[in-house]
Amino acid sequence: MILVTGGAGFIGSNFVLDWLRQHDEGIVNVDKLTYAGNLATLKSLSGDPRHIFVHADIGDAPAIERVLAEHRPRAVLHFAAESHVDRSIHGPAAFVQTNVVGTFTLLEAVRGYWNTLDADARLAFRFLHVSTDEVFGSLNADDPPFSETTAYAPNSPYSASKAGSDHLVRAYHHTYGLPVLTTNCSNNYGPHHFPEKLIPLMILNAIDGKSLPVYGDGKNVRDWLYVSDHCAAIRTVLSAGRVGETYNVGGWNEMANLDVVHLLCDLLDEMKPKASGSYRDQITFVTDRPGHDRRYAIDARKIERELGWRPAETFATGLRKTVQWYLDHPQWVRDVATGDYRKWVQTQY
Ligand code: NAD
Ligand code: TDX
Repeated sequence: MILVTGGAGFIGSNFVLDWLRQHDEGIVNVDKLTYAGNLATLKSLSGDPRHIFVHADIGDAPAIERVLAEHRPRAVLHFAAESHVDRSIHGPAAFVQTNVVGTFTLLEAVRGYWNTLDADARLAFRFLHVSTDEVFGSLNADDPPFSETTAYAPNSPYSASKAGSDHLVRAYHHTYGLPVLTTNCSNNYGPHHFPEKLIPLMILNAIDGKSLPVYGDGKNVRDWLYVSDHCAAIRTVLSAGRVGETYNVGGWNEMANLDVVHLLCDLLDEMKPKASGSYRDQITFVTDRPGHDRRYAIDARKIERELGWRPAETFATGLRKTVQWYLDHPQWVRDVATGDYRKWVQTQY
């Protein structure tokens, strides 16, 4: 049994579904179901005894201690977080609470549980912390990409809170010997992505005939990775990563935001043509995000060299799959837009 936190969110739900397609080993999925947690995404697992859902906050120590004692996982994979940079600018408190205090509370509970294991189980145990490239700050156009030894320089309340959690995870290894692994990944995209983030927001606004709001000059650069490639990287690090190490995960796919939006418009023009004109006509430039990091880029050579992981998707194939997924799931989109997916949650208890 493995324990996943945040398994009802974007990356966590993709991870849970991919894992259960490939493994018999079960998952206990601990999620608070914030606005970003959507159990309807995991509907296909209804009645599957390998998936146990626990509605709990990682900051609730007694609840987490109970889950650990009852299910005795061999590993904890920590996805749960407040994840949206814009929200962290308007309301940083929840980010400190979940990402810093919540991760600390989880680590304490895991440390207590880990100490109850026998020597072999303690050695085999893993705590895998899922983090972001944003902890490294912003790059200039000619800087080399972030490596595992790049100094931390977080710029938003989100990235600062993730940096805090990374440091706590590191400290629990150095101080207490907890067998931890950390991954720092670039921007993900793919199915189940909440439509507050660039790619799903642009797809859904485009087909709704709304404007496509590009921040600033649209030249900020992100490094994009298809979500199932990130999930594969996490499985690889879990099974073969060296304890105490961090691994950067990225797709070698840097692109300016405006170019991403153009690609999406062009795909939609082909896959769901408008009666007249192009989706590009809906692009509008809006006020920039405060403190907007200019460029992220990941040097993924360590995980490639040491663990043999490589992304399977190119941006072209991954983006096409993503657009197709949103076109094929209008009910999911409607439920997310109206908040109706919460009704599904109520039927679960
Ligand atoms: P998300 O916002 O889509 O999902 C977060 C999930 O965590 C939700 O299901 C939510 O209900 C749950 N959650 C939030 N607070 C909780 C709490 N206190 N207790 C229990 N559950 C809680 O996020 P995501 O995009 O899937 O990101 C998952 C992880 O990956 C995060 O740690 C994020 O920092 C990291 N990450 C994300 C990206 C990306 O591009 N999305 C890239 C690199 C790293
Ligand atoms: O409407 C928009 N217009 C726009 O120009 C939105 C929502 C975003 N943007 C820009 C801001 C960023 O430069 O697009 C880029 C991507 O924005 P987001 O999708 O909000 O992602 P980002 O801020 O880069 O952070 C994401 O990647 C790293 C995730 O949300 C984080 O959780 C992850 O750690």
